[in-house]
Amino acid sequence: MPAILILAGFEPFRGERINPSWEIARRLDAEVIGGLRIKSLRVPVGCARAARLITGAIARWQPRAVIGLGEAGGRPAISLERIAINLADERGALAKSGDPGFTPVVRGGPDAYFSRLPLRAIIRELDRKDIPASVSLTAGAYACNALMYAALHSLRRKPGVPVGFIHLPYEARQARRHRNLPSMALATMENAVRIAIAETARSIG
Ligand code: PCA
Repeated sequence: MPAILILAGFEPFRGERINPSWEIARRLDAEVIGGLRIKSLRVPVGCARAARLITGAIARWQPRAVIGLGEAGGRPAISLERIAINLADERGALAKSGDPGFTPVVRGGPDAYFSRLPLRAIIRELDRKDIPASVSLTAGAYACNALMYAALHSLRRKPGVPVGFIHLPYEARQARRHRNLPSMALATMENAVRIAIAETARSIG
């Protein structure tokens, strides 16, 4: 039995009909890439719910790697997240409201965790394939950050398990509803995710 890689993707939110992250996660479900069998996980858009779901899935499947995918509408490129913070903005509105309230993803957890994906190798491969991508210094404080943080926290005592998060732009049809915002074709994003998985598998050896 090949080892498992959990590939999480989110449900559509904020009035969108699709979320590219789930579209891609579900396309790759049950495939084996670089010796890892992909187990896709559909995640509801809420900090506490996302954190609970990924924590339970990790306990159940004992994965060899975990990659979360999410939509970051408006970003022009694939974003490899470098940092997850222990801050849960349950309605995704803190930044706009200016509310200094603080709810942690995990009570008593450290302030932040760093991605454990081979970011440099992934960027190099994406560059080689001419897929726009960059490393991002914030996954925000909403459900995507909560999922990344909770996954890294769950696996804090297994440092050999790569864990990280990738934000995706709007898919081309979604972008029509958001005039002038950047987008990327689903097929290109799928390619990028395949590359990230292959490089992650390679980093395990
Ligand atoms: N993006 C949001 C939540 C779900 C998603 O796909 C985020 O960046 O937190």
